[in-house]
Amino acid sequence: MRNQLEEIRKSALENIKSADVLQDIETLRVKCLGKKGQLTSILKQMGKLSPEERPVIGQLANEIRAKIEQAIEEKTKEIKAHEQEKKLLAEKIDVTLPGKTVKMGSRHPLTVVLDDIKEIFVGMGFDIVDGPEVELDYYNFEALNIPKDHPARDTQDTFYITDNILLRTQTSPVQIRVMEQQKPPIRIISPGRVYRSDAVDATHSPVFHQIEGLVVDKGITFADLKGTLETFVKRLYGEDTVVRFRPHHFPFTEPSAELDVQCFNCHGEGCRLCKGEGWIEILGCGMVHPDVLRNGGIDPEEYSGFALGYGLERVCMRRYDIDDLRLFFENDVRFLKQFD
Ligand code: 2U9
Repeated sequence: MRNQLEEIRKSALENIKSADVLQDIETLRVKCLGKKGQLTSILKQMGKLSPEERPVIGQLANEIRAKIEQAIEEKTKEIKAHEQEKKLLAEKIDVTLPGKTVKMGSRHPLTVVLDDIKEIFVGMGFDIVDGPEVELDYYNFEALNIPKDHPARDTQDTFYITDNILLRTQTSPVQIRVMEQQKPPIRIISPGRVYRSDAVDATHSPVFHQIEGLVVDKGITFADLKGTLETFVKRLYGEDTVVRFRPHHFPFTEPSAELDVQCFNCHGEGCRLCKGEGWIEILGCGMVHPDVLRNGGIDPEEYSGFALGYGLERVCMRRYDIDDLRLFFENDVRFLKQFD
């Protein structure tokens, strides 16, 4: 029996020493010290011993139990400490690492330019007004002195939904609606999306953005138009910008003009940027036609006004030297994030 006890002690201490997970230690404990364990089964045979051997073997068995229990306790502490260290290493956070940056978005280039333009007009006392994109033929054409047979009405230019409903081809309808609803003085710009039936290419898109302006009050003259627009263009392109007004025709303004700026690149000599002209067309403008004032419910004998209009994409392409209109709509972030 003594040899059996020694064998249990030797085997148990070796297995405890080589164990590296708590489950193995628990299995060993049950195997050696449990109710049906090795030590218990030996002690059940104590009755076979002589009275002289019984206390000796009993003491040896208790010493072995104590050694095994101590070894189990020490190994359990060691394994727990090791597991704790592994956990701490796995969850270690290097607080000196840089924080995760939140990727900031950026405004669309058209928005950057539009915001600058709004800032200039608001600074001159203009309000910004919006209106419906699905518009009535009346507000988009008829009220603007564009009669039924005018070429601008040809279907290849306009998206008609019904005979009288269309996608607006300009933001002018907004100005008509304002005149109907508000007595002069009126000083507004109406930026917005407009639609024309054009095939997409580097300079055309069926959807583009326009900004139109309207000033109506008593005693408004062409001088007010020139002063306001020259101020606007100088604030947009720089105080040393040179402008000129060139006679033109629009059905909704009389007289009409187009405003050119002297090419910033060649100062009027002619180059690639201005296609040899020396000047770059910026916008159209004119004194509001009296019939258009009348259509807006305003008496042209008492009031006068001027209006302007231009394409936002063209202004933006010129500012950033962008040569393909499609870049504005393709949502390539590599392109979009360069401008803001
Ligand atoms: C009312 C009266 C007059 C708006 C105007 C222009 C000149 C003009 C074009 C420029 C390029 C449109 O984007 S574009 O294709 N527009 O040149 N627009 S005057 O005149 C108005 C508007 C509303 C009641």
